[in-house]
Amino acid sequence: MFPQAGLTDRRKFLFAAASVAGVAGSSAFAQAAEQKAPPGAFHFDVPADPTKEQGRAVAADGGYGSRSQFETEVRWRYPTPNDLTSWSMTPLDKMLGNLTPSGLHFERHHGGIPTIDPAKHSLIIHGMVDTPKKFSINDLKRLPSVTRKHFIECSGNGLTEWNKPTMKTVQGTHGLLSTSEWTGVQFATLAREIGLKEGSAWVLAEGADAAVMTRSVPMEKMLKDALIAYGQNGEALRPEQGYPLRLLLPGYEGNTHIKWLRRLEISDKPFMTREETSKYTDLLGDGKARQFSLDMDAKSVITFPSGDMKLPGAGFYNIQGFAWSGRGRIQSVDVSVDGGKTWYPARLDSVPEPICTVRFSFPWVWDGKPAVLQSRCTDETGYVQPTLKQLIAIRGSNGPFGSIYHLNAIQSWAVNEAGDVANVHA
Ligand SMILES: Nc1nc2c(c(=O)[nH]1)N[C@H]1C(S)=C(S)[C@@H](COP(=O)(O)O)O[C@H]1N2
Ligand SMILES: [Mo]
Repeated sequence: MFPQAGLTDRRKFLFAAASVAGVAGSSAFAQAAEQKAPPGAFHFDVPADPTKEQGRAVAADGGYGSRSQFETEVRWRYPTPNDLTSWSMTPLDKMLGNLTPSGLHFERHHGGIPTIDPAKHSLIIHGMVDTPKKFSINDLKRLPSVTRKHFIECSGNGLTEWNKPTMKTVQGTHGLLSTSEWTGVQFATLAREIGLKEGSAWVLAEGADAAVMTRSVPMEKMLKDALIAYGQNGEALRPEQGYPLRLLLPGYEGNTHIKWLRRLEISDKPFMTREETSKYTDLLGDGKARQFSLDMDAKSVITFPSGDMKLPGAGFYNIQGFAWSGRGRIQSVDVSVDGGKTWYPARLDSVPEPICTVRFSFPWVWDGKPAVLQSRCTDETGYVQPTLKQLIAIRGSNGPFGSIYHLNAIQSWAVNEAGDVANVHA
């Protein structure tokens, strides 16, 4: 693949091996060694040999693990006027699997991060029910639970990108997306405990943060797969993800996944809260607004190579990315290296799970000429990820950035002759 580099490296290894053995390492000797080496022989250069001293001492109490000091990736905070309303984005290009490490899960806060003592927290369910009830965290943990892997994506993911390419990196264009394994009680289980009154059709979910975030959720969705989650990736939710309790609505826009959940009110109609009237609606081309656009449509993005990276030269690259759909499993992903003229099937790197990110890859030999990389996914409903032009034709461009929410168009990354990768609209 890189024949030139391969040869130089091999010489270096052989020379180092000769020096380590304590033999005066003249280049003549190295050359002789190379000639004498049996076919297929290889040597390793071990610069700092960790086997020569004992390792770091283990914490007396066993401790809580931390990542290697050499792993330094963090989220990127979109500049906001204060520290209470914020967007912190996941470095998608650094991810090594489908799950997002809890410490790198994206964060979206409207009123800061409350500190909640789980011993004092409870979830109240009332309204059109037979028996209103208050559940402590322990009450909830006694009930049967389920564990599922799901992504959460903010419907504002990519909101700056409608009119023109704005963010430099994939962390900036797509980083309001993360995947965790969630554990909790199904709302359906709680519904049997309280009994739903005839005609109950909507549920108001309310958070215990200073924003008192509230959203109305169709009862059909609540009974289908809503989770009252207390677990994330095998441990309690992170405070930033809603500790000790959050609503998880698989495939729905991130805003509806109410964090620090304290109240569910059952009703026969939606509550028309701020977040579903003035915010989180889509202003269409004809001036009408699309309301309760809750399902996140299929989307994919190439994370390597992606914006602001530099390819060292022509040759082999394993194109990689993520695909996901709020409506089920990803069925297939296609990749184009010529801006969408020709498409090739990509490989899915694991078995796709419903409403969960899946990694894809595509072997690409770059000829050193300008290229435009794109990915396009299809989900199990047959829905195909649209181009930006197709999406704008449907949604119009009446919003402050063209539109705002639910941008799921194909992303383009241009590679120039120098190997610089940039965010473009193609
Ligand atoms: N109580 C409460 N819930 C909330 C929010 C909030 O500010 N307060 N933000 C919402 C938004 S807009 C999104 S995208 C998701 C983000 O979840 P995360 O911070 O765990 O990634 O939480 C939602 N739930
Ligand atoms: Mo959001």
